[in-house]
Amino acid sequence: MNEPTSPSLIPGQTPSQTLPANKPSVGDSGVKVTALLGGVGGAKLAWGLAQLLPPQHLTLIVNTADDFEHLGLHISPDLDTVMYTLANLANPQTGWGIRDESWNMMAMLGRYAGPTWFRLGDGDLATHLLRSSWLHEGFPLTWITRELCKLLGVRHTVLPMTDAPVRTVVDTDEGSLSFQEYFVRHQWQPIVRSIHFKGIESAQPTQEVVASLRAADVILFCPSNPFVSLDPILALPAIRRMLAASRVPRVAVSPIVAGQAIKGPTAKIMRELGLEISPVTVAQRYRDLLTGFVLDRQDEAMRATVATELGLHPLVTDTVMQSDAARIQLARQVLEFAAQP
Ligand code: FO1
Repeated sequence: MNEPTSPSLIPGQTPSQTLPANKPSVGDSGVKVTALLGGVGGAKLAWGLAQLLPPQHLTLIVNTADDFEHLGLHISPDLDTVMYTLANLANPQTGWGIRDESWNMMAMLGRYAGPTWFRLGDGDLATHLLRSSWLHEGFPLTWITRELCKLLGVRHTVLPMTDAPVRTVVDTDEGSLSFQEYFVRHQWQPIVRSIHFKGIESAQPTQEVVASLRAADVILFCPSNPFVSLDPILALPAIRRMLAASRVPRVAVSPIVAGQAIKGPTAKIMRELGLEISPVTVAQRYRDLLTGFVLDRQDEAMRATVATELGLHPLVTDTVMQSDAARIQLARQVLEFAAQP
């Protein structure tokens, strides 16, 4: 199969809004997919994609701006959520942490009146201990992630967006909060005034991330929170330019369905930032980086806006993934949609 050559990414080249002609069909074994994602919602689609694509044809670029130091440990929640989900280890109720977990460490921490607001299961703790000790020995997060995935039998490639420290800071009516303080300790109730990513100016995407974007025949934005999961990845130098200049199909799946976020604070943040709570808001935000946008059936009415006003190919389908079969079905439809001429 004459695989399309990944275009050399010429900065500033105006991307054609229409899907390029030389598009691989999803059935081709050669279709290489690179997906950008954050936590629980994105990981569900990543799992679906991993059931359809061989390991060497799916690379996941994961947000690390949720990372934080806690009890002397470096914790990378989105990397762990993706890794556990692909390893079929994730807690099915929460999406984060490990299924059938025990909580003996937390119980003892509570006896010491330690910080129990961020719940660390005994098995999950092993991940944080190993990652932290390897980081202290000087190993980069990319190497550590590859090792942990290998040891858990995860064969698809999970890439931290950068090996540099980048931290989401949420400025709220209760002050500036780290992401986990905002999201977990305060249960995302503080009113968001602005969001920024500390350290982003001096961070670089890893060479593995750049290579996977260059090699991709299809690039996907998983249904993750745009503000705190996808924006940190897109804020890394050169990533936006690479995506805007790319000539392969680039498709985002809306994290907003019928005016609601499936999970988490996306809709609430939109409201607090004065944005309309709609898939169109997400499509507008990324329109210069995309060729296609996936809406849920409940948002069929927005198909025309996405297609005519935003010039994006629309796909309207069931995007709420409430079962393994639904995750695979959405993944299959997104891949077929991206491969359409
Ligand atoms: N989310 C919570 O809402 N409460 C928790 O106690 C919690 C603990 C936790 C431990 C490890 C981990 O990898 C993730 C954890 N999460 C928890 C999720 C975490 O806040 C993520 O940042 C979200 O999933 C958003 O990506």
